[in-house]
Amino acid sequence: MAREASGGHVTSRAPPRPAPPASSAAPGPAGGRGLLAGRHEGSMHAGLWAALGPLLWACGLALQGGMLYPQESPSRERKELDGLWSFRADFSEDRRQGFERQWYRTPLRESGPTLDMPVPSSFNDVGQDRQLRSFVGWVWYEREVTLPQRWTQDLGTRVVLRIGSAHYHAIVWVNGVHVAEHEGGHLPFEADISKLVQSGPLSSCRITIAINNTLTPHTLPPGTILYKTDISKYPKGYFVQNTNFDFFNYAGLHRPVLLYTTPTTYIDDITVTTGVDQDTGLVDYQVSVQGSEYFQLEVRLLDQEGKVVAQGTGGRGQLQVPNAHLWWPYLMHEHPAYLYSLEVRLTAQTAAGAVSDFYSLPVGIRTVAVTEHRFLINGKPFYFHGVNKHEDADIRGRGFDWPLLVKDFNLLRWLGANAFRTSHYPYAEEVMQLCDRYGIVVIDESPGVGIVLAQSYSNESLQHHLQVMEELVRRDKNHPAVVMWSVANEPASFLKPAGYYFKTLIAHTKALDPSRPVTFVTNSNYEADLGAPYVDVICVNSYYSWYHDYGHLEVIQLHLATEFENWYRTYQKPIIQSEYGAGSIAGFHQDPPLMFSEEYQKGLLEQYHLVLDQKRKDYVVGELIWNFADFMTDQSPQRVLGNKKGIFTRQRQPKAAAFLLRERYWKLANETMYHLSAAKSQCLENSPFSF
Ligand code: GCB
Repeated sequence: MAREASGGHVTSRAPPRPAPPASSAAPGPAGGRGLLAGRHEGSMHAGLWAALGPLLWACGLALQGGMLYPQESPSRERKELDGLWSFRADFSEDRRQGFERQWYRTPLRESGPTLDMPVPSSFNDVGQDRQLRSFVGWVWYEREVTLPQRWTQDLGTRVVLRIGSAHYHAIVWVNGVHVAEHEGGHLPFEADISKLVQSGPLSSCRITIAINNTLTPHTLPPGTILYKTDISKYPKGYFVQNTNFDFFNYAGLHRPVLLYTTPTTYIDDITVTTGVDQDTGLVDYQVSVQGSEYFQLEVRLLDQEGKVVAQGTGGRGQLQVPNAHLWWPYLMHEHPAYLYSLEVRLTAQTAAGAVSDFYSLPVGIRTVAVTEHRFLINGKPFYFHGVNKHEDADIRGRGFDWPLLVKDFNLLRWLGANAFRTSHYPYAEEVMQLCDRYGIVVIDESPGVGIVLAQSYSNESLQHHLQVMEELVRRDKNHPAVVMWSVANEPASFLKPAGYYFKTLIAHTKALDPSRPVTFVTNSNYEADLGAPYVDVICVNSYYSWYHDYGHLEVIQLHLATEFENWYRTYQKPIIQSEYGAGSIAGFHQDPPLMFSEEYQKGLLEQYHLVLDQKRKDYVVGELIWNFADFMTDQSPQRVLGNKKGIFTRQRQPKAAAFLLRERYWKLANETMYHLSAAKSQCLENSPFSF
């Protein structure tokens, strides 16, 4: 519901002072429902929950409200607001001028000078201003939109403003009226603005978005503001933002902003989970409706030829698809990534007459399960051979860009990669859609990166993290490509509160989605890690001969083999080498290899591969190189215009390591390919009694 902006509560955040020391006492349960108990406290046999997923769904935590991707349909329209917006960074000392002078009340150009700012894009790298590049605090975006007449006059139309991602804390006004506020980049949020745009003879509206990129110990990722108060060395009020993660804190409107419509009685959410029984695909669906209690729902599942293969009625049910085409990962099957369409049709009786709404959801039928030493997709061992990425490119920063996206997917397929992790935050919805379409398997990671301060384990932090997992699961739950959630990267999981924190967080994520395994990515010692007992798959990062024993490629094999053995002996869970790599500057050559040469990067990978080849026979189920491409970081003596561990440059040109990995990934793919006959075989893991 729209309400008048006060601005008061907002201004106190800008710029935040370092937070007072927070209690690190373990918070009370916040959603972990103890559903999944078992081996190593809290970790039920992963195969069992995967099999029972659809059954457990009803026991899972219900998410409030949907976040369906806005699509056009006979009942829905879209209007994209990409392009040039007016922009101003609030350089006032306390960054509060915009709120004090109410910049949202009138067109931004009336309160001072503005810049042209492209959307979507980070604001940091498009200009020539050093201060804007590293700006911390509130920035203001504004855009006037002309609205179709029907949207402003037809009271049966619901008009929604959707922001794909605004980093980090955003406040939104339409025509000066506060309509939304959201904390956290990387995930979408919406505001129903129907009443505002339908309240008078308007043909346009003015959208103002204030965004603050300040990170605190309780944001995800966390950060701190350090005030430098020695006035003999620093100007008055001088502060810097410190973070514990290795990428530039790009900010702005990173993803598409758009308006879309639905009827006032509408399909609010759809949840699909799938299973397989012999040759029959099982599609469990649940549809929620807003706006009326008197409605009918029809669902039809269409194959790729447009033939209806199953249908049902009502808000929940199971569709059965005889001789189903399963969704297989790229290179695992000769027909990977098969997608059906679930067409949902709502008809409702309203005072104004009959209303219909349509939504079409891509559905891949597949199962995911974890045993003591394997990761199974459709009952077959799946080996992750892929990459870690970043949303990062020249000029646009973290801004969504179709050409870049298509290039990256072409490179992934060229490489023979079948998977990536969304290190270290959720990626754009359009990325997830391409993963579904190309069969690229995803470990979907939250922005829980850099959780190393004791304050970041406080109740306030945990509550926010639980909320972020809810938003992530709500957005990505229906993507067949997503096979596992990662709640964090390299937290200080050896700190005392980490045990309770990760137990709660993982239990909550499983309660939200009982159909997928959950992990976090660790670099802690296997004996000290207090979160590892709760994960389904051990994901370990290591940088042997890079950050440790640098220059000594000869120690890698022993180090790595010992590490794997220690983890497996302790937990008997499958292991993924979730990061490994070396920096190289494209064009630097040195033989014998020296650090930062292309030869050293290659040589380091080769040593890892020798051990991975031994251990993948036993319990290692994947390897993800750090990193797909070079990317921007904060400036530091360790970084040369960013992190150079890419196997491609930031401009997506291959280094020598890319050719090495390409050869390896295609070899791995040939070893793990399943043929049609195998695909039709029974998916044993679908039965809770199969292990
Ligand atoms: C890591 C982090 C990643 C860094 C990488 C590196 O362990 O997870 O964010 O970029 O190491 O290159 O240091």
